[in-house]
Amino acid sequence: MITLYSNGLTSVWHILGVGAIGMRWARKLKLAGEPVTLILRDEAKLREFVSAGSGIRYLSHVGEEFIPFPATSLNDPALRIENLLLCTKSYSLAAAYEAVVQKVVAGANLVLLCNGYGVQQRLGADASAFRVWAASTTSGANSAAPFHLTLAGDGRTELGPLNNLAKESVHPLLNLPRHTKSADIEATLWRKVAVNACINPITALYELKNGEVLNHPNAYERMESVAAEIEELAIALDKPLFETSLLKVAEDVCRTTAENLSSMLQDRQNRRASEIEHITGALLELASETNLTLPHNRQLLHEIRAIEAETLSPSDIGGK
Ligand code: KPL
Repeated sequence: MITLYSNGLTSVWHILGVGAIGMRWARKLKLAGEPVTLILRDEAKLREFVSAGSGIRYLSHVGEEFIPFPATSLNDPALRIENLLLCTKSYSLAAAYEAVVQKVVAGANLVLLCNGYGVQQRLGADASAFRVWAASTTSGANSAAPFHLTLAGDGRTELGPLNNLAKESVHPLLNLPRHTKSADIEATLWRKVAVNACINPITALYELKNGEVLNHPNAYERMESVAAEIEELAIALDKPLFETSLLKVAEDVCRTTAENLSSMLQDRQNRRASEIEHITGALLELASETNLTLPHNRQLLHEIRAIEAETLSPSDIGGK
């Protein structure tokens, strides 16, 4: 059912970036009764979607379900967007925004659901004609094939405004389960990148499920060192992390998403560029303002880069 809100926007959501997170949110929105349309990159991807039955196959411990979705492509001249969920990789966010912006009505909600730190804030500042929000989630999902998703443990999602127009508006998506307002979205994104820097490179390097890190002595020891360095960085930058230690929080996330393959491990397995530059790389960039060198984090960055140099074609490195 299409609802018209007091801000003049309808409840129709478009999703750009139909990877694991995009597919997961398509289902969440559909289950909440919101109309969803997927935006696919081009006609070839649209044909692939139609051949897959024009829907997404979801697998979970309770079985398999197929959910049909309307879909269109970025080339659709009639495409007009009022609510957009951008579920791209952090390194594709700016290009995805440029590709879609002409189709977005002034005042539309743009929710950025990606990992990393810095890209979201930059887009929030640039896209001042729209209500720009960031969402940060501990939910994960594994996609082994296009339009197929294995649902792993559901986490929590926090949302907050990134620009002035959003700050004056009603938060979108709070009708979805386990979605809450972030008291301070900048702090939420900071905490999320810290957790991702502890889990993602290590799971990708050792090819472990999130939960397996806790029982792998070498991987766990490295997570300890990485977390300790990020704690020091947080103090140096005066950007507090958690009330408990970062290591403890990272351990909890590993436990609640134990069956998950982290997004970086999935990138490695699918020979895609990872978000290492926007996660560990972003922390190293912040560290350059201090006298900290974060050697354990730096070492992980080099190791992931080395894997990418072996598995990706040169044009894929750094993403597109
Ligand atoms: O955000 C994640 C990711 O994989 O990118 C976590 C929280 C680690 C869940 O897998």
